[in-house]
Parts: sequence; structure tokens; C-alpha cells
Amino acid sequence: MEFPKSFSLEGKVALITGASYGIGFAIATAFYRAGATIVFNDINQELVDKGLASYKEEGIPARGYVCDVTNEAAVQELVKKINEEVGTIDILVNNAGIIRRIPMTEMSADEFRKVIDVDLNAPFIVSKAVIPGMIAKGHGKIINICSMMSELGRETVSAYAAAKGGLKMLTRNIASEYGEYNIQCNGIGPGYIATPQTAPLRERQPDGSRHPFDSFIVAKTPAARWGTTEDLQGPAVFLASDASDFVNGHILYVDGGILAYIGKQPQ
Ligand code: NAP
Ligand code: GCO
Repeated sequence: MEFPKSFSLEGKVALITGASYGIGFAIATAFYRAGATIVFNDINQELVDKGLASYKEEGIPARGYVCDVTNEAAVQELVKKINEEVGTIDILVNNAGIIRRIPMTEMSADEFRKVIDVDLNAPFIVSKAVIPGMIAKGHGKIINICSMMSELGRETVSAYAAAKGGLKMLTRNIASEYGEYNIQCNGIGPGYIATPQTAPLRERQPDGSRHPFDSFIVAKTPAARWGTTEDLQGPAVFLASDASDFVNGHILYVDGGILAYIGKQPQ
């Protein structure tokens, strides 16, 4: 039996934000292998150039643009440029994100606002910019990169959890408001993934032992390991493809089972 064409991204233009490396880069790579044309942005030319070199190494003719996703005018200009130079965006992945791990009572309002700006306001800004083109084309896919913190809290990540919880509801609202235009908006909730963003949580201790948080996450994960960016590729292709045309407003947790598990009893 031929592999279902509905998983193909042939002929689609995909914008993945903040995709010079990490999760965004892995998702973009998978999209290319599924047939999509890849466009990405990052916050400065150095990162875009780093990304272009990485994509070239993978044989991927990606197009990279410098754009701060929190700047609405810059995002509107980015989408206009992509429409002119590449084509109307069929698939958007709101991946760009930051985290600041600070105890809430020690966090300034500006630091809190900055996390909300990148992790919640920016997905609103970029989605708002691409939806008109999707409506005109008669289809579209928006994938918001949520988090375990869309469901759970923990010490020091108040701003991040507030943003990712809000992003879960923004996902559901875009699904509700634009589903009638054949636009599906879903989220991916990665578990704990080994990327630069979580590197501080996995650093070896001075005595060479594992970081306590590293051991904690492994004990909380039925898969008994950190996720890799490759673990997210299949779920992302599914949500970007026609195979998920009747999936809307759903947060697909790719977490090795963390959310289902009370955690291994300490030995
Ligand atoms: P990452 O390694 O920190 O990469 C995030 C990317 O977004 C970086 O290239 C970053 O550039 C870029 N970015 C930040 N602010 C931006 C802005 N204003 N405009 C444009 N680009 C911007 O993160 P990651 O681990 O790959 O995570 C990607 C997404 O997955 C994030 O939304 C994160 O919250 C989410 N996530 C990660 C995990 C995990 O365990 N790693 C789990 C769940 C969810 P800079 O290098 O300049 O910051
Ligand atoms: C943290 C981590 C997490 C992960 C991810 C989990 O400090 O707890 O950075 O927030 O990045 O979001 O899904």
C-alpha cells in the first residue's frame, strides 16, 4: 500500500519562526523532507547566517530572514516579503521562544513582560499576519509550540508558564475563529527536550554527577529519557499535513508520557 499522500507537504510554503537551530530547525528539516518549501526567521543576521549554513549542510535550500517576532511592523513586512519572494504561507510554526528562570518575587515586571512578549504576544502577531493569506488560499495550518508548562507549573518559570498557558488558549481560539476557513490551529507540547534552552538543566555537576534536575526529569518520564528534537518531527508533519484536516484546537503533547505519570518512586 502506497504511503498516504495526505502526509505530504508537497507544494506548501512553511514559515518556522526562530528556526536557526533547536526544535524549529528540526521541524523545518522534517517539513522539507515531506516536500515543503522552507522559510525561517531569527532575531539577528548572525543567527540567520548560522541557520542558512546548517540548512545547506542538510541540503535544504531554506530562505532566511531577520525579524524580531515581537515587532508587528517587522512581521507584517516579513510576511509581505515572503509572499512576494517565495509564495503565500500555507504552514506557520510559532516556535520562537525564550525562558527566564527567576523566582517570581525576584522577577521584574519588565522581565516578565519580555517573556510574555516573545512567547505569547508574538504568536498572536505572526498568526494575525499570515491568516489573511490562508483565508485567500482556502486553507492553512498554524502550529503553536506550547510546553509542559501549558499544563503544569514549577518554581522559577512563572512568566514562561503564564505565556505557554495562554498560548494553549490562543491556539484554541484561533481554531474556533478560523476553522470555517479550513484553517487548522493546533499546538505541540514538547516534554523536556535536549536543546540549548534546557542545557542549564542538564549540566554535569562539578563532581561529574548528573544535574539533579536531569535525574528528576528522567524519573518523571515513563520513557526514562530526555526528548530529542527528532521526536517532534513526525507529530509536526502530521499537524502540518492534510492528514490532520479534522484536528483543530488540539494540543499534542510529545512528552514521553510525563503528563500521564506520577513519577518513579525514589530508590
Ligand atoms: P531555543 O534553543 O532557545 O531556540 C529558540 C529560538 O527562537 C532561538 O533561535 C532564538 O534566538 C529565537 N528567538 C528568541 N526570541 C526571538 C524573537 N524575538 N524573534 C525571533 N526569534 C527569536 O529554544 P528551543 O529549545 O529550540 O525551543 C523552541 C520552542 O520550543 C520555544 O518556544 C520553547 O519555549 C519551546 N519548548 C522547548 C522545550 C525544550 O525542552 N527545549 C520544551 C517545550 C517547549 P536566540 O538564540 O537569539 O534566543
Ligand atoms: C524548565 C524547562 C521547560 C522546558 C519545556 C518543558 O525550565 O522547566 O525549560 O520549561 O523548556 O517548556 O515542556
